[in-house]
Amino acid sequence: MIELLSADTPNGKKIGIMLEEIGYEYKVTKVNINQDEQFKPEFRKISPFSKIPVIIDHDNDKTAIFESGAILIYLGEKSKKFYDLNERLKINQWLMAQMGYVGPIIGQHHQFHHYNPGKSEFGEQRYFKITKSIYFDLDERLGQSRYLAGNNYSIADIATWPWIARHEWHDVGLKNFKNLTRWYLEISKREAVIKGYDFMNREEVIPKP
Ligand SMILES: N[C@@H](CCC(=O)N[C@@H](CS)C(=O)NCC(=O)O)C(=O)O
Repeated sequence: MIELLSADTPNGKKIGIMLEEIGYEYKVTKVNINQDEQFKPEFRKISPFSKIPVIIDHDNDKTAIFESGAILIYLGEKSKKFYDLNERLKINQWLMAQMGYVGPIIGQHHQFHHYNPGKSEFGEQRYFKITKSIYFDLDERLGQSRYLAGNNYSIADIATWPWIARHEWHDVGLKNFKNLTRWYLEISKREAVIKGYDFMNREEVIPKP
């Protein structure tokens, strides 16, 4: 059994979706990041930067893993699903781009544009602009390739999709990006994605473009 210690955010949803996709038995332990539960000493033992998500693999000596990209790789290797070793080089590139660029930039856009509008014009403009260019870049890629890393759905898509699922907060206009919308809708229809998106059982529905 896998224990998922998480909150209901795009990084948390990645792992809910992956666990549904591979059909593993799992239980969710909620970490309320609005009430600073991530800073509790027992959580910091398994998450040195005090961040969700973390998993504990109770079938593997209670191994704890932090960082959503590392968790996806672990689960992909363990299940032999969505992380085809022959495609590993491509999958890793798109996964690392999500971890190092797409997520952190869109995360800042959420902070300035959605949560704190009016506090910093510079911050709002900067992250709006880069978020738009991320939409352009992803759209271009998905015009050449069915999925981010090639012909097959992979952990790179699972890592990126929950960030685009916050498109209503972005005000970029997902509909205007034909290839990105095609990819977004195709993934939105997967049963595991519908369930994993709502891994906290809050009856959350995936937002339409
Ligand atoms: N690179 C990390 C980022 C994790 C992250 O930023 N988690 C946020 C929620 S999405 C968090 O735990 N925030 C609590 C805090 O910063 O205090 C990953 O992908 O796992």
